[in-house]
Amino acid sequence: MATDLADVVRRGLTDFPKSLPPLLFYDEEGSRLYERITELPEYYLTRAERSIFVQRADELVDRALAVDGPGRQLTVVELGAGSATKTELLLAALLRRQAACVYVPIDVSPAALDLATQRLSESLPAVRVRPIVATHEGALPQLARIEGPVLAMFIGSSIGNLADEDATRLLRGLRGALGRRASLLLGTDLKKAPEILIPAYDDAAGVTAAFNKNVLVRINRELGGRFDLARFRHVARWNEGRSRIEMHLESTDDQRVSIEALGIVVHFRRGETIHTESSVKYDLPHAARLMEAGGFSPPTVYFDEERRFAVHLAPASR
Ligand code: AVI
Repeated sequence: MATDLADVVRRGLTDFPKSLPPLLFYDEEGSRLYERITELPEYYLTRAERSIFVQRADELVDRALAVDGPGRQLTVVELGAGSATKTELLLAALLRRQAACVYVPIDVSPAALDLATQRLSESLPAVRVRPIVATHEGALPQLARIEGPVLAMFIGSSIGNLADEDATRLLRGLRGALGRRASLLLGTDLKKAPEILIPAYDDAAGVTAAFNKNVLVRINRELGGRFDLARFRHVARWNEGRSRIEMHLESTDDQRVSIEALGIVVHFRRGETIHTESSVKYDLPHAARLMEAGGFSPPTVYFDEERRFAVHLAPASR
């Protein structure tokens, strides 16, 4: 990651406007902070999606199994699997219908995959876990070698961290690798009032602020950066035109920050920001358009009780 990190940081901080990609959040501390975010009272996404799995896992699995007709074992693939706690509900439902199954979690973090493998080996020993340490795109050639029907999961509204063009490219890649035997289970957060969305990304306990600022901590540690965290402010903004929450780090002063390993000094004006993440909030036509552009049929959609979140399930289009 070292040279990748250097390239990515150099590009983002010398660009205008300044930005850093959200992938940089997830070092060990960032992954720990993200797990805490998922438990915050304001961050409803994880609980809402989980409640859909709790209530509808059997139905989801039946629908996924129906795609290929009876008799063949379904393999479950998950992009950005993390700790796989929600997926466990689905795998348990699948094991009520077939004696064993293969689960292929994909993540850039070997630590997260180890944890998921360990947990599943205890809770669901009939699941054979075949982890892939890779980016989503990097895993596609290996996915193409899987035989039989596959349920590909991309949950947690992770798709919302991608621009539509990138999301479409990824879904197409997935569809291309898995072919007609694939179905896609996609979790998306839904568009709603900014009064609910903003606190979800700017919580009272300051965990999301720490998660955002951890990017600067990481640059200080790994690239000899001299960011003073007290001179940057976490900001969560609702961008109505693009239907997305944006996270930024705003400079509270005019300042210069040197980054030793890059041999650069970055200038900030007071109020200038580094854009660190976008999190798109969808309506149903928007999500369906993405799935269709990615090579999947019109989805069946499942909601939580408060209709805050949606899980879409669709077979590959013919
Ligand atoms: C991982 N991803 C879907 C989260 C989101 O909601 O966009 C990351 C996150 N950023 C701030 N809070 C959570």
